[in-house]
Amino acid sequence: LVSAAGIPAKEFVPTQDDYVKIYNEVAKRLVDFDEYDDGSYGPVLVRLAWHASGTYDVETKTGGSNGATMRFQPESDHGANAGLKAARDFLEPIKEKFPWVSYSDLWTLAGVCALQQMGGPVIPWRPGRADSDISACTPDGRLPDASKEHKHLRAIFGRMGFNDQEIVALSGAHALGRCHTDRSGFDGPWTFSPTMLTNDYFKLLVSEKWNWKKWNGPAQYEDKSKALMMLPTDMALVKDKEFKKWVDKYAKDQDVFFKDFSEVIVKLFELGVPFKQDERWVFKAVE
Ligand code: ZEM
Repeated sequence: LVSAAGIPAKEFVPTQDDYVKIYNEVAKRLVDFDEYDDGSYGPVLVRLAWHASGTYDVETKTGGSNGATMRFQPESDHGANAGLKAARDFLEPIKEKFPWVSYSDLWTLAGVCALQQMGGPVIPWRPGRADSDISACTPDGRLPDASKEHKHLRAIFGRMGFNDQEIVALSGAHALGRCHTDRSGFDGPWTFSPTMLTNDYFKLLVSEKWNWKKWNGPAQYEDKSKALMMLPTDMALVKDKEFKKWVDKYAKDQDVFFKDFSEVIVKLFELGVPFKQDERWVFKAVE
């Protein structure tokens, strides 16, 4: 870069403080725009960070949060990504305010912020993702299909490099948010506190009686009160004996869930990223 006067301009090298500013700005917007859905953009920000990361393939080392290729068609139009424009648009003013941050770092940092601000555990994070062009878009079909069973979960998450315990811990994110008929076709939240991260998803999986919902939409389960839902893939976690062990463990102890969840989210958000920085930073939740 050369300035108007012909003097080489110093490249802006962001420090931890600069990323703290972004974290705090995301946290502030979560409070300012509290009329969305159940009162928070938090859940859809978590889903954005997860869908950006969950395209990773260990064999070909393609996909993952590096690149932020969901900005482009066809990836933005993949069925699994329906509705995530709301999350990307929510973050756009932050990208404008801090143009030096990559979308791929911004999306994962926003996911970390949303999880912490919704009462979740501390999730260490480090920068280092660079945005790619459209040629790095991943093929459709890399994210899980909610109508399927345990075999599909092991195949999809195995491709990312996750084991049974990690699959179950990650699924605890469904304590948050809801299904939308105009996005996935499914309907309803998993828990009574969809803007707070808790182990309620696991508690409800084991304590409630889940029945098929009688409706014209895609096959899903509902509880007796008909206020809550489970996807076929959620029920696979209690139907499969190996998965169920972990569901029971996390249902009994939220601290154990939080510890394992933090570790596996760090791993998810870092899949395939060629980091130069070893140190991870911890961001203080904003009161
Ligand atoms: Zn989800 N997820 N997910 N998920 N997810 C939805 C919503 C949310 C699956 C799935 O099909 C769906 C993980 C794993 C899996 C979140 C986080 C994480 C919805 C509803 C569906 C259908 C979308 C809609 O209609 O808006 C399947 C099959 C999964 C395999 C196990 C993992 C892992 C997650 C994070 C770590 C979150 C936060 C939501 C709520 C989004 C919102 O807008 O409220």
